[in-house]
Amino acid sequence: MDMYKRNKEGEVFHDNPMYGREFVRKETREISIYGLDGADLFQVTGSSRKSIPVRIIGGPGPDEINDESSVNGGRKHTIVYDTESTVLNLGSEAQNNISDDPGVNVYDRQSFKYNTYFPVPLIFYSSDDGLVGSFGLNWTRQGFRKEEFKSKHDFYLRAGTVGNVQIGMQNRWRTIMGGWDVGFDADYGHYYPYYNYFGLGIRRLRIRSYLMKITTEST
Ligand SMILES: [Ca+2]
Repeated sequence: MDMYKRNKEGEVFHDNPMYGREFVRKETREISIYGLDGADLFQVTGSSRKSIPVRIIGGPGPDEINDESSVNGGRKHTIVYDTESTVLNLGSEAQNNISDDPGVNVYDRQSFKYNTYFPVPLIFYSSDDGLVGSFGLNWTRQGFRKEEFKSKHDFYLRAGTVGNVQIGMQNRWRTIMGGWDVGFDADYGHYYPYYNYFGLGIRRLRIRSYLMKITTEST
């Protein structure tokens, strides 16, 4: 990636780059280039078998975005964000996210978040379940402009002294269908009368599928 200064007439000073760096696919998962204010010209060139996805966010000002790149495979690797007035010359590799939504050019320097994993060990007791030990793993994936997270996946295994054993998973994907989250929960094993965690959520379309084996204790 190289960055050059331009003057008001649009002349580019190639002799004197302001920034230059080679990004390696093993180290860099995604590149976001923000033009911010002013008239920016973006040129994406080259062809490759594999590539790092590049997001271009033109920002305010009369921008121009050109993409002549090509990468093997169906996924688009140049993702373009700007307003309707931007001049576009996009090839087959570009995904056009031009929009009149004022949020399209928003720049938040702290928006990037890493994916996280954390284990959730838990012990609880109830008269129905006995003493129950539970181990879970919560996995949160982050994505570009996905509020809070892109997807969440929880896996758990629990076993109680009454003999209950249960494994399960809960999955939720952020705003993939017209602003709605989609998720599904599944578990397999014995039923826990006391402990039923269904997760938190607002505006949630839930598809719950259960494979459940219920063993009835003689009472
Ligand atoms: Ca701009």
